[in-house]
Amino acid sequence: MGKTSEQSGEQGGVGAAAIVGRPNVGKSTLLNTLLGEKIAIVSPRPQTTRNRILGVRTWGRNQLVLLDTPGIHRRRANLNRFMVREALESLHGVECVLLLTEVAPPRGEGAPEALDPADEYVLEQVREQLARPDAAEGEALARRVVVVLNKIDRLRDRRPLLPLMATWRDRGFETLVPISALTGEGIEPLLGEILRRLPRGPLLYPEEMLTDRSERFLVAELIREQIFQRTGEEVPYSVAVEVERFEDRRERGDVMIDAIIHAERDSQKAILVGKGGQQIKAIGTAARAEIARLLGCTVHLRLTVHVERNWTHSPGARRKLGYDA
Ligand SMILES: Nc1nc2c(ncn2[C@@H]2O[C@H](COP(=O)(O)OP(=O)(O)O)[C@@H](O)[C@H]2O)c(=O)[nH]1
Ligand SMILES: [Mg+2]
Repeated sequence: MGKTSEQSGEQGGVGAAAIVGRPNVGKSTLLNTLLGEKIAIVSPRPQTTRNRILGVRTWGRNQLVLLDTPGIHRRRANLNRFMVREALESLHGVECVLLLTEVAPPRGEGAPEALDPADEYVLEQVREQLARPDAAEGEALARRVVVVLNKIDRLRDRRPLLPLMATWRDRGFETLVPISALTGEGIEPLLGEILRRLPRGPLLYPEEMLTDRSERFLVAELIREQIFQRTGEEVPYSVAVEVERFEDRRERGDVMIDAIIHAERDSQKAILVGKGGQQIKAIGTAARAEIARLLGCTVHLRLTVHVERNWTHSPGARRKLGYDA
């Protein structure tokens, strides 16, 4: 390991950036790409991410603390209220806000370049948060915010980017970075823009640290990711995963994990288990492979489906399952 910045007397850029935006624009994918490791789960469906997740990237004397957040959206009942609050609270105490949006798949020529109403809503919420009395006084919103236009790999012709960028500029945002979180295009320029906004200072976290989340948490998330990817309708939104046993036997080469999948109704349990147990088996096989990659060893995974009736509607049950609102 290299010398720490304190030992060498020189300091790099050190600080935090929050990734915010409407659901499904690729926030978690961007976190993983910026870190070069998968710590946040991803799915084609909105509202996959439920908690703030902190990731740390250290290179040279620079250290960037990144916060992945749930999507900001209007629905504010039950679990959603907790999720949106997690996202908005992440805006406090960060030096940089990555306001993530996605380029729309090509529309008709000359289509008006209004902002998506869901982005308008995010913008309104972000402005409100950053203007709160406890937020840094008089700090220019536009200077802290980098607008990130994701999914440019979907555009064969890049020309439609220009009017979209002009729309954001009209709103007072000067720094716009088109990227593809999926292919990595634009990630280096984005990192440069973030770094320019970070103050100089000593490292905040040990240089080998990747996340503040426990392995137990990440394991539960990887199971939840497979449920998001493999079941439809309301099922993934009604599920919480609890790791009951995490027996670390890495010295012997493996880890034993027992986890409970909490569903809200018997019908959901039936879907999760599937005919002859096929669905739960598929979820377990795929999750086990992901967990093995994360932990770097053999994983024995046992999944059980349990009905915790209407847990998303019960504050007590939500708290118990880790969504304290
Ligand atoms: N084509 C394309 N898809 C992406 C990109 N980034 C994310 N996605 C996809 O968008 C969906 C939502 O991604 P996710 O990271 O879960 O979004 P989040 O809800 O904002 O965290 C997933 O299917 C991702 O694979 C990208 O740069 N290009
Ligand atoms: Mg996410």
